[in-house]
Amino acid sequence: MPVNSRIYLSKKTLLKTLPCILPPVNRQPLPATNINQLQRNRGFTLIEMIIGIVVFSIALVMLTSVIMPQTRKGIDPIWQVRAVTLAQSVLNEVSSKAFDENSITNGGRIACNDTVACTQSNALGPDAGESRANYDDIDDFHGLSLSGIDITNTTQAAVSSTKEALFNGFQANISVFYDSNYDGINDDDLNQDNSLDTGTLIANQKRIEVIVTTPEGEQIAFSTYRNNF
Ligand SMILES: [Ca+2]
Ligand SMILES: [Ca+2]
Ligand SMILES: [Ca+2]
Ligand SMILES: [Ca+2]
Repeated sequence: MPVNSRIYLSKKTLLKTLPCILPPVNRQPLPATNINQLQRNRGFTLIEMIIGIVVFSIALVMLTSVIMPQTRKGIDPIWQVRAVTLAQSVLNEVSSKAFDENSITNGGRIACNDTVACTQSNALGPDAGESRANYDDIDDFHGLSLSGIDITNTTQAAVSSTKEALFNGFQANISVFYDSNYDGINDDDLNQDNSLDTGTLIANQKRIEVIVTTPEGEQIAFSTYRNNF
């Protein structure tokens, strides 16, 4: 037979011969451990990822809804203490003034309503030419609103060395009115519609009220009384 001659096998013969030439194919099923390994390595489907994100979001919302109110409650007492400090400072400043503009006369202080009538209810507030630096009676402060850096004492000095840090976000609103029966209701606004009933009422007791609003929006009322003597 020539060296470069070729051998031709029929298809049937080839199929019979191949198993003898090639090594036998292992057709045994994969062990269970290998299947688990494959399942672990196959990653996540899109649906699994979406479900995971939804569950995580729900857990986050539940967590923040529990923690945030607790954090806020922890801050409230600090603001309440500062509100008391602010109100006390304002009340001290207001209370140090005379009962009424007409209480002040040349040669000393005398009570109004003795010789000169006290200020009518519709005239309570700063008198002509007065600003906070020279308020001289308690109702001059009526309608005054203090906030931020305006929270100073009557000499325009800071209430504390770090006033802006202490009272940042706070507001103090002051009102002064006649309340001779000490019920907290303006004697000249019995229907409490914030409109004076007569405008001409005069009494011998004034209520000084300071409403402090904390940065959280909580309003705390403080008050004291001054009698005409
Ligand atoms: Ca005055
Ligand atoms: Ca006045
Ligand atoms: Ca009253
Ligand atoms: Ca009224």
